[in-house]
Amino acid sequence: MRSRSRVLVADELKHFLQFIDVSSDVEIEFLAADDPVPEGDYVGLLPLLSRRIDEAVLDRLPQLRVVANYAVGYDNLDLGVLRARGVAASNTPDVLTEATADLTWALIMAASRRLGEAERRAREGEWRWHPTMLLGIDLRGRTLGLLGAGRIGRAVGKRAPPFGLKVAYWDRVAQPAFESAIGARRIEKLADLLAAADIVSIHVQLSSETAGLIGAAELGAMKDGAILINTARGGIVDEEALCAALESGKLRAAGLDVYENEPEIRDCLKRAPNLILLPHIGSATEGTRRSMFELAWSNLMRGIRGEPLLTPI
Ligand code: 8YV
Repeated sequence: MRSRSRVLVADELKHFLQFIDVSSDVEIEFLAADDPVPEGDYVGLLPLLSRRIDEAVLDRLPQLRVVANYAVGYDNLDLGVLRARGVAASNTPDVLTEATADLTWALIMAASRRLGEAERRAREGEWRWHPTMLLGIDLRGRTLGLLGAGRIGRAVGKRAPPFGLKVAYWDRVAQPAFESAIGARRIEKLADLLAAADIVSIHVQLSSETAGLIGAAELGAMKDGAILINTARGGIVDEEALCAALESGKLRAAGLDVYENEPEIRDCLKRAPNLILLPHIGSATEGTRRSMFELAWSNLMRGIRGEPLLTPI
């Protein structure tokens, strides 16, 4: 009898198994969030972003052929070690682009119109209508500055024209089709983009080059009263510097879906009234999370069979 291929799948993904056919030659074991990766002859691993996949993990999985990350970001993977050991890796691009762009816009609207403060006041019953109550800003005529014009950055930019926002972007790679589609303008220096934008939205990957990219100096280079949005990775922004910029009024408001040390959110962020905080829900729609699983599963199956991955990293 041929032995079955053993794969490890993050426990939190059980729900999505109903959407796929599991071949009879594959044996799934679930990996609980707090449990270490067990030693064994597993050939595939389908982890969440919260699990770091490094040398220590790979030492326990000598037969591993593929890591199919359940996320588009892959800062949790030590790619150098994976490559050195001949383990393939994949992520889940495209399927979450639109959902994440929508959520980014939810934060842009919420921050510019003070929805966090407004919602709290309404719930607490602490309001009496007044013409200067909770005034936000008009978007029309302002500039949205995209830090990164990859798939998600461009999808965010494409939603801007109906709101009357101009779009500028900073990216190593020029995006001529994006520029001509919506009249976006490429700005080569980060400091120039920060100085030009009324709303800065972050869409770069977290890497050694982008960790701490937005610190006190960069926040200082932004326009007075600008807004910062981050749906990429918390580690790109210096959170203490952001707290200070919000407290001093340098920034009017900010919207965050991601944090440096998830699921913890530092106290100064929680205290800031002009900050919208979300618990990393950028891709959290039923359809998107299902599509992410289907894609990750297809990659896992291809990887264990030695076939080309659909979305290799
Ligand atoms: C996911 C994300 O919600 O894909 C990513 O990189 O940050 C989010 O879309 C999350 O990572 C799921 O593991």
